[in-house]
Amino acid sequence: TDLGKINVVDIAWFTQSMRAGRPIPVEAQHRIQKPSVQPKPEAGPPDSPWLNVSQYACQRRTTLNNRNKIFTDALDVLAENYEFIESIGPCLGFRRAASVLKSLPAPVRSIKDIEGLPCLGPDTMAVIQDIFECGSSSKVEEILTDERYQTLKIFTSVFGVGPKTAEKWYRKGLRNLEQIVSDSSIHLNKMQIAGFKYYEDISKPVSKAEAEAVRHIIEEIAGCFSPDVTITLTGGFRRGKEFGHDVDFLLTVPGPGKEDGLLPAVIDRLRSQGILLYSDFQESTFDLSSLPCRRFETMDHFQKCFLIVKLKKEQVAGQQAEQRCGRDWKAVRVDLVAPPAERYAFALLGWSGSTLFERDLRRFARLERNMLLDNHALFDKTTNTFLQAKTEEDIFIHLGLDYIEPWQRNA
Ligand code: DCT
Ligand code: MG
Repeated sequence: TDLGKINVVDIAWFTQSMRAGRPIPVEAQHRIQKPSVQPKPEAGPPDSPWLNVSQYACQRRTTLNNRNKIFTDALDVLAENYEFIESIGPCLGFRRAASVLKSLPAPVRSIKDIEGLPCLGPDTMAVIQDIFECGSSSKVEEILTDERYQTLKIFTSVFGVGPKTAEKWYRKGLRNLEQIVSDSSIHLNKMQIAGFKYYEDISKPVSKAEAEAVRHIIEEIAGCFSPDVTITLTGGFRRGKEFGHDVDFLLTVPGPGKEDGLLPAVIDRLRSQGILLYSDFQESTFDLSSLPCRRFETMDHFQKCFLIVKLKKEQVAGQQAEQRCGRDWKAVRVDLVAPPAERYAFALLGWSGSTLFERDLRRFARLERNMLLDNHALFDKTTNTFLQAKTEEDIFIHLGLDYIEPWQRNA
């Protein structure tokens, strides 16, 4: 064989696939048999990690340094548009495709670069091709200027408003937030009332400095309940994000049942300090005997609360004086979760996100390991046992996965 004519990258990919027991797509077999004479673009060196990108987000390291934003932004618009019509399958398909591209260590230079990557279906490929050829995707541009998309985007940006409610309002002919609040036939629930009341503040991103300021407040208050309480910043901030839509904390107290009453005490204290603007407390319904859950649950059973708190601007480090003029506070969305101490590792892993990373951890556990994972526990169906974990690392070990740092979970 004239090896000079065979694409080195193809061979490397082929042999790695053989070793990994991965089926070789017909199209790729064809490629290997008929040596390609086309030169490979610079993007992927022969030993490029692009060659063994996993279909599971929990086997990819995805930092915030996204080199393919032009593609992933487009795909996320498509995903969001499907989310609005609650079309879960296509929505997830585009989210997965975007996530694969987010994990790549370099920009995609041509369609050929991404051939053979997992989760990139024909619709995704067409969008990427469009962007290469025209600089943008006509399909995405169409959605962005679509009145329905624009309206649902605004409506769902209100705390407490999901796709169903947004769609209902849209069908009534309503097109902006002013029309919603002045329509007497619309009955808003408690969450939505707060969502509209503090819209100006909570629709703005929360900065890391603001998140730290909230931590100080919660730390001080929770310390009065028990000096042993630990507070961990989770969610996007734990993954290294500079901004978020809210601040997520995990609170734990060592010892069985010691967290009982913690969040109600924190809420009372916030109220008496005059900084509680909204609270929705959910009592724990956690019961190990009813575990494991068999599906990807959007909500766990731990004691938790969804809050809006008043954050004084003077409490935020580095806040410029000029930014402080006018109102001296900002409303901030805060989520607190208080799992039992022995469930801490599972809760931490679950609340650190990203959502797609969590979804794929569970999918990987189920399909590749015959195990069930959620925010409470890991259950091995083969041996019918719960696997114990004190740290996130323990859970990755049980799953036979390389440890992925929180800042690499931005899938
Ligand atoms: N999560 C969960 N169960 C829920 C809600 C969230 O396990 N009922 C997980 C998934 C992500 C993480 O907790 C935090 O949720 P968000 O705050 O919605 O996401 P985020 O990644 O922190 O995003 P943002 O930075 O916008 O707050
Ligand atoms: Mg968050």
